[in-house]
Amino acid sequence: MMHAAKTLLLAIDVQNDFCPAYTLVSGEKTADGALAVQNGDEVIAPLNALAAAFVAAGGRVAATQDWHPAEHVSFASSHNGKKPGDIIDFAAVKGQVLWMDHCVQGKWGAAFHDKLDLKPVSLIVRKGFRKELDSYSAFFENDRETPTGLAPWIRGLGIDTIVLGGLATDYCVFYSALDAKRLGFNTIVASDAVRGVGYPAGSVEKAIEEMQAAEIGFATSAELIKELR
Ligand code: VGL
Ligand code: ZN
Repeated sequence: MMHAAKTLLLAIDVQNDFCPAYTLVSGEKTADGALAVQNGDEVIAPLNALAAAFVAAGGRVAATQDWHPAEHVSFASSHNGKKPGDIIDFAAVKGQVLWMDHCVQGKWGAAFHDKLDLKPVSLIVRKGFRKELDSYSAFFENDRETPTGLAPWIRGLGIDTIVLGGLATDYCVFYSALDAKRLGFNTIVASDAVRGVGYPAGSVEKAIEEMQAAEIGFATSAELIKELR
């Protein structure tokens, strides 16, 4: 059971680079985002509905924004002879996937999708802004110990339940949900408000299994909205 005033909706990385094309920029249709997640923009309608319901019920809404400097360590282009999809180990991070350049600070790809309603959002957490360290989770960077500052903000508000949606199911949503649970919050994924990358093959299914094994809940946005009333 959720107590609305103690509940946070956390919208993960609903940014142009993770969405397929649709946006009109100076009258022209753009290309897909650099790391477009299949049907990624379908998370927006349920997230907007959830955000409105959360705020109406006295809850909070926060959003994360992947925010990389140029030549970020997670970009294949930053490593000689590497291509997107290669997986490498660093001292602090094992199994870092190398991506296309994406979500570069201040660029169009890093901006929130313009259909995402930001009015209900009271905190935006930027992550992955250190050149040498990536960050999937909203709570800790990929060394699993450098904090983003989100957890103390949430605790300071007396929040005990976190509902997550956004992109991508198998990366930033996955690591954020696991950390939320590990930090002791009641954690629920809005099942119709997430979409996955699906690389390496089977990663979405694996992420969902691991979240379920960690006792993270799953509910549809309609079910969650009903519970908030
Ligand atoms: C993400 C890959 C690289 C995500 C961010 O938001 O899931 N995935 N950076
Ligand atoms: Zn990234």
